[in-house]
Amino acid sequence: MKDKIKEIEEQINAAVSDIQTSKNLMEIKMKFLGKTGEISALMKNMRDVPAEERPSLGKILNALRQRAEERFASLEEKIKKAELKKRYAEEKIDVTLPGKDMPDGAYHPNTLVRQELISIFSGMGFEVFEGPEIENDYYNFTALNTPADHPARDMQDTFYLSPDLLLRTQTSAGQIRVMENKKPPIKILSPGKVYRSDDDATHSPMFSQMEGLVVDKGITLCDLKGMLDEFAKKIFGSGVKTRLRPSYFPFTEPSVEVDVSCFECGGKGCRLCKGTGWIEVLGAGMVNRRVLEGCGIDPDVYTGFAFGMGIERIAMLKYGINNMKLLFEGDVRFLKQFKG
Ligand code: 2NM
Repeated sequence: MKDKIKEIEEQINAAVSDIQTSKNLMEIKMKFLGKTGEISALMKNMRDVPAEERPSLGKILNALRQRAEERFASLEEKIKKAELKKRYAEEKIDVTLPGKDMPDGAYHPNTLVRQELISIFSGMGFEVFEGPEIENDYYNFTALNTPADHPARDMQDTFYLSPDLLLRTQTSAGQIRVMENKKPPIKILSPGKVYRSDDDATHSPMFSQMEGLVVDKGITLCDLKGMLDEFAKKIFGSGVKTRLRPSYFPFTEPSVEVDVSCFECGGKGCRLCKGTGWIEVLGAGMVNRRVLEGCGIDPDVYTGFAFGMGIERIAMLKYGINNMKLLFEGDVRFLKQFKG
């Protein structure tokens, strides 16, 4: 037994000098001091030792255990300190280093124009309403007085998802839902993406629209003209005038095309206005009584005006962009020029 104790003490001494990490230390510590460790085993063997030898052997054994515990404890402290020091050294950051340059982003011209339009019309009391991009035939066409044989319904112009479902060709589809569900007065602005099977320098199969709708008792074309004058001055500058030309949309009667006097040349004629002094910016009109009726609004009591414009077109005019493709390509060299 005494030999065994001595042997274990030597084993501990040998093991301790090899220990490098705290994980290693725990393993060795368990091997000797754990419940099923070497010293516990010796303690158990005490039962087989003759009674007269037990007290002295017990003392030696207890002393061994105490020495072992102390050695492990002091070693543990040393290793933990060393490990912490190493970790601090590894994780050290130099807070005096200069920061990494994070160049400012820029808003897309569409975003800038959309935000500006929303701000101008909000100031006039319009509320923003966004409808779904996938519509059915009824909301996109029938409710907007676009009969089945109207050219706007051609497969050529509209992306169909099924015989009844399609990608909306105008945001007014969503405005029908508002007229169905809310009694006048109605004053809403509908920004959003629309889809048409068109693709050239001034047309894209997906583009963004902003449509406005006002319905109440006694709304006239004069209200429309007055509001458009105000709008044109805010977005193109206080010097511009507007003019209305007769046009046609199935959902408005009468329908108009709205021009603003050229903000580039003041109306004398230049490249931007192609020498005419005027620039076409939007379409509008008085909401067709059949559209109101279809939504459950009595056209003998209420009237309304509506207007719609292409956001890309306004952005191109405002920023002098000559090709619509630039607005869809996402070229950073182009986009970073538009700091809001
Ligand atoms: C335009 C031109 C003229 C329009 C009509 C409606 C509605 F829902 F009231 F019928 N919303 N927007 C409208 C009228 C849109 O875009 C060129």
